[in-house]
Amino acid sequence: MKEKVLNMLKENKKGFISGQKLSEILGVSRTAVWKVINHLRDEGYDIESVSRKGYRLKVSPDILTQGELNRLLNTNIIGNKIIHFDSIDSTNTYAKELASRQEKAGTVIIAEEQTAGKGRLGRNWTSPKGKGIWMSLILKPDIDPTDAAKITQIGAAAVCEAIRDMGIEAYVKWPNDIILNNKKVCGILTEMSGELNTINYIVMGIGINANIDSTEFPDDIRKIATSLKEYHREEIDRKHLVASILNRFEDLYKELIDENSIKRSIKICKDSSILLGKQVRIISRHKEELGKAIDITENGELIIEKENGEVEKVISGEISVRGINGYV
Ligand code: BTX
Repeated sequence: MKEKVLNMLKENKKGFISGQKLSEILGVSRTAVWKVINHLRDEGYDIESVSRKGYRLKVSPDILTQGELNRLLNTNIIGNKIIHFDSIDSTNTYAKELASRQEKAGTVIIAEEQTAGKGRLGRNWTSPKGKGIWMSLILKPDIDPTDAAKITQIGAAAVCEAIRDMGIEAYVKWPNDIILNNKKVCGILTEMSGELNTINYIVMGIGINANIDSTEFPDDIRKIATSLKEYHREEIDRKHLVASILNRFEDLYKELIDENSIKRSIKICKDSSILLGKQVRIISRHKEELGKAIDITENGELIIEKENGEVEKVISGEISVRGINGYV
């Protein structure tokens, strides 16, 4: 009912809508309407109430709830259900719990703050309150488990394109980072549960530093981390960015599901790649090697030309790639 009241208030932003009218349309008592209005006020909605006129929505809060995102989404599956937390340990951890309990594919978990945000390989991800986009998508694709890494490439393409669409020159650092000014502005963590031949579920977590000031980053990551606000010099509209990413993601994800291809995502990742043509250091579990990143295949593998001239395909998740100079 909260969603419905909110929608009606949003549709009537210029005028008042009476408690009587709301109660008639929704088929509930005026007291029930009043309770919902108070609930919305608790969430930060500034709702004016004038006797004999009714209610009017003055300002919506900067929160990433279903009620705020619905109107901006044009997806069929992704974001059909959005579960929003003010604070949580990790959206990925929660999404995995839900996914293992039969939660439908397409559900998105978003938090204003993560107290134990996760990066890859047990690393942590700083996720301050209301300053970023910390979200996880639950996916259940009928694909081979060995193709799961493709989801990260689709996510990177969707995020990079959505950021570029805002006039911000973002780059993809294969396979899971988005880079601005040679610093990390977004990281993607894809986790999977499956058997040898089947995927039970995939959770793709996206962390984007939207409105974090550089002084707000912990000392140890200040040199390698940046935010969209820092680059853009003004606050970013988080709602539009989330919707733009989810809309793009669904479109690109459909290509994988319908045609078993990620060609379009790879084109975006290649066109905006920060690595191609550069010397890179490949760090695997047992060794470090130097080489030149020369291509990304249609399946999302990075092609490296080693110093001895050998050419090698690298699958995401196997190694880390660092630039020779500086972070990227
Ligand atoms: P990663 O392992 O590539 O990057 C983690 C490293 O990045 C850390 O060790 C640290 O050096 C640096 N770092 C930590 N926080 C930040 C930050 N806010 N901005 C830039 N650099 C940072 C990348 O892992 C994958 C991150 C995924 C995060 C999302 S948020 C929603 C979802 N839930 C969750 O717990 N994780 C994902």
